[in-house]
Amino acid sequence: MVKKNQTLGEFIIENQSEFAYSSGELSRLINSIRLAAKVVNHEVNKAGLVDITGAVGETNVQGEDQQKLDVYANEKFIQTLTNREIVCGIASEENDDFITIEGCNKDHKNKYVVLMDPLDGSSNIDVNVSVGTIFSIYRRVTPVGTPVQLEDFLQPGNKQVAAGYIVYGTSTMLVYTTGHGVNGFTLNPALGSWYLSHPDMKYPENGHIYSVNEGNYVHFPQGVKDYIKYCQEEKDDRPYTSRYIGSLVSDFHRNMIKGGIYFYPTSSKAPNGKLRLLYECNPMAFIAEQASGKASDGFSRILDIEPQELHQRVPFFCGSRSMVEKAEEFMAKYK
Ligand code: P6P
Repeated sequence: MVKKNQTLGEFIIENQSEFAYSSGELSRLINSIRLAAKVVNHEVNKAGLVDITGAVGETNVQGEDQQKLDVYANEKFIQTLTNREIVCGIASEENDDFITIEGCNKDHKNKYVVLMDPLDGSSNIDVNVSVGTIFSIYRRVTPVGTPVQLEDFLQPGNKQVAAGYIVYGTSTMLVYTTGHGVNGFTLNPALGSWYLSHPDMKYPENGHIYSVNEGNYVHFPQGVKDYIKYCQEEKDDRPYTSRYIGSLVSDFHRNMIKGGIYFYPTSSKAPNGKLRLLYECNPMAFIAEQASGKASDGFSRILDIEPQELHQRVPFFCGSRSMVEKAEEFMAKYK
């Protein structure tokens, strides 16, 4: 049941039955994410005013400069998820290894694990460009009540029970799926409430936007070069429009609303691409497919990839189904 402008709380209660396996725990988990999102949003919106932007002087497991807001967002989501005693373990882009929530070692019945990129695109903070949080939720595979294991996190994306993102943009939105379509909620910061502003989000039938860092053109494989030239040639409904913000959540969100493709392919500089499978590509792929789009590594479905390690990278093509399929055609020529 979808009623535009109902609050997120009302929506969760009305659609409780959709949450597979849940006895209200998944609902409480989504509720804890929305609380953390409000707290992080408050800090992101005043980043320029207080000394929490700029690199904290350390680098994360990706070897990327860790922005202070990265650290702040990571801590807030971990703290909020831990306090609700629903989650058994958390994996984050900002942490080398996964975190076990202590309660799991006792008699807690926590059965979900969360993987997240707490602040994706954080290098954009200092230049006031929108950033996002991405999360992916699985039911653990090891016995409830025992310590969580790496295998609880290394599950293929087709096992996700929920996935979503928060985009801290001109307005702050929470967009998520539990496998029954995609719904977008906009935060009213004055009231601290989220309102269903984008019910049942779907990619338009056709897309005319392509999003890729063309500065890497010389490093791309020939199939990607040919696809980019296809997007640029004057024929049929082309040339397409090039739009690339450098923030996955923002590029993805725009393309899902307007129609388009985002791709971060393999290149001679990044043989496996840049994006991480578990907490960037899988959640975005789940959302894309639920919105009638498609997500692949250029050859096969992202959600069917069997993960090998926590921070593994994969090439990523995601967006309007017809555009992803055309890109795959060009890639297949050089397989
Ligand atoms: P590049 C941000 O660091 C990110 O992970 C995505 O949000 C974004 O789309 C991409 O990397 C940008 O990478 O190499 O084009 O600057």
